[in-house]
Amino acid sequence: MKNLNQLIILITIPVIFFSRCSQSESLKPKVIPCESDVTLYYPLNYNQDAHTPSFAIVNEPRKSLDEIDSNTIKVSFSNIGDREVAQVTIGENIDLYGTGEVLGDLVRNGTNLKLWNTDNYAYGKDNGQRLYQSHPWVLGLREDGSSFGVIADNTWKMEIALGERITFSSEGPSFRVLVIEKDSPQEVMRELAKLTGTIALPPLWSLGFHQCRYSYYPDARVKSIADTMRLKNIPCDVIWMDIDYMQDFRIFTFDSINFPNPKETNDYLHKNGFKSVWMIDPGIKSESGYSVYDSGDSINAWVKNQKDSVFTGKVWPGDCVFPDFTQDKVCNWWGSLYKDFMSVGIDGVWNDMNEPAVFETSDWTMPNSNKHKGGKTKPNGSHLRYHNVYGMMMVEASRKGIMHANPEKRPFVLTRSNFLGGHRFAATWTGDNNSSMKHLKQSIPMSLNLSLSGQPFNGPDIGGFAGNATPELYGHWIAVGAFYPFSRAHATKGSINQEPWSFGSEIEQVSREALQRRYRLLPYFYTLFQESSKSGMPVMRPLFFHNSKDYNLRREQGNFLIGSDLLVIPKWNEGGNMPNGNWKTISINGESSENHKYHPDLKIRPGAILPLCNAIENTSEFSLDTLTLLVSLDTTLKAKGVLYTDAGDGYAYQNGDFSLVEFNAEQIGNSINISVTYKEGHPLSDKTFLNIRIIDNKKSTTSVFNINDDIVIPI
Ligand code: NBV
Repeated sequence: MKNLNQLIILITIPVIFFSRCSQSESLKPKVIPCESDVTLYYPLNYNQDAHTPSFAIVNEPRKSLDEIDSNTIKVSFSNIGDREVAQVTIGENIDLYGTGEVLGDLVRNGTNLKLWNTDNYAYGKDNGQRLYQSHPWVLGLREDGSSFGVIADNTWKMEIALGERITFSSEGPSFRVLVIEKDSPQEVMRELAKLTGTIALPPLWSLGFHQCRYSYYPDARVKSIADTMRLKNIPCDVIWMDIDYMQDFRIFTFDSINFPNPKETNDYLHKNGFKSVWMIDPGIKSESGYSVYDSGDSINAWVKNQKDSVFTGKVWPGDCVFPDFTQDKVCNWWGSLYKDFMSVGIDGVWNDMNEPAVFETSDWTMPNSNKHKGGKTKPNGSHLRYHNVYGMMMVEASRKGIMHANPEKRPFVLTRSNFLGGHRFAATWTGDNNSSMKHLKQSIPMSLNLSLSGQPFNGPDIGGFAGNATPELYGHWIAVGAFYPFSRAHATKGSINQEPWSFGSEIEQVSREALQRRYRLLPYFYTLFQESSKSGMPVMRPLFFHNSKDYNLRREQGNFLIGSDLLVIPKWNEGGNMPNGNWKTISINGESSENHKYHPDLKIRPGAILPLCNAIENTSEFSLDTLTLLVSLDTTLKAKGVLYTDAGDGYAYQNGDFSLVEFNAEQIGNSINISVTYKEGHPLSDKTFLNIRIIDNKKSTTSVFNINDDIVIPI
């Protein structure tokens, strides 16, 4: 009997093996060349219903009439065991980036990661190779500086292995793959943005500094944090309210003892030039009599379990139900909850725990077999299909609700969980990092890879969330953190105080100067965000964006660029790689960074003009009555810079109420001439004064002009 079994095994193994191989071969893809160097690859067993609507792609590529040309990327599909697999052949000597929010080096070659949004405290699970967000996206850089991008258009649970090939292997049905091939990484990013959309232009205040803690309460503490910021002249725009403001963690409620009058608290903050952001989680306390529960229950809003009963899981308030955001009516109901909430003067919303995190479960989330009902725009499906986009669906619904509540204002939403394309709805931070030098250093490649995955508005918790920062760590973190696109300090419950003044006078001064640097650079940051909202170009960029052919720049993950013109060199990364050319050190606000223990050296690109505003402590003081231009001529004795400016909030800019200005400098003989050209929108005010600072290696000179003067600077 035993021998017979062995015989059967010996015969069946090759049969299975060969039938698998031949099955793989029979699954040659359907290839559709599209416009703009995009190619679509469909497996032959593709079932459109399992993947539409696409969450990532908002603009379907248009089929090209031309024949497919010499694509070097090839995609093949197979099924291996219970996985549907797409293998992407990429050629040799390719550096790979992207893959969204991941811990590890900037260059992703040789890594395996899981796309399964996970509440990953201190990045402890799976060595940080699955975090809060999923981006089925890889950016490749070839030796010659040309570039490609690959999207696996799949929300189902998936792994990505980056070896000689890119392998996507999914626990769901077979999926399509989109490939972009371009001459440079910048062009790939622009094409990614055409497919997945761009961020909306954020309100100016959200580019200021944010002070957060788990949690500031009662309201008197919130006010005292705000007062201390002003008293100590530390620039800051936003104070954050974490879960303890709620009544027993019931979302959309306020603790009657600690926050009896949230409107009065917000009014106080507003009067002092602050905005406020308040947290909303997806878990709703399962409790009849609680209006949010009752109203959701009355429309059958909850995710169901396998047996079609309402799924309950534990989060902060105890037993909770979870909105099923695949149903359009649930999204509308969810959005409508923000109307009263925002009416107490709330400026922004923070959606946390939306992986969704569920306590006391094996995988810290709801079961794969849970059911989402679907609606007009999305079909029904299992949690295995919708898990990775749960957070994205939530923030889309939140954003719509907030816009409906405050139609005149630009919304600001921060989310912990998200998916490729979710930058359309919310900014993000990188979750619960540690107060450690390791995580400070890691934050640069993390933010860069998120930026290279279509999410420009991101940053980590400055100072670190878990554990306690030391004065030295905080000093380094705030000094660099002033340059993250999203600049927010945060700390966990029970940790020491981590406000800028909590570490003694030296670090308080470092924080003040670091944030003064950011605030003076706001015209530049805002211009970059506007550019990103149009083209998808990241705000924070890896050095290889300066020259994608320069091999030395490809692995640099300490030094980074803000836009194309400002190089940030953290103090702990001296000796890192540098782009070619005469990048000159600049002082933004009179500070000297070269021999400073904490302040990163800032360098301006040769040929660039950087716009600065006056020193301000919050964006309500923002004005361009005086504009400072830092001018650094290149070897052709020319320089150029751009400035975008508008009201900083609202939508008047969509009707032409903005200025897009170009500055050109040229040295002719013994003088530098500067011209101001209005590219779009209206001219800057007649009263604008320009402080022109010519950056020279030996000395910097400043001259003052009216914007309408002939600007000629003798040298
Ligand atoms: O709401 C509390 C925290 C929040 O401060 C943090 O930023 C989130 O990532 N939240 C997680 C839940 C508890 C974390 C221990």
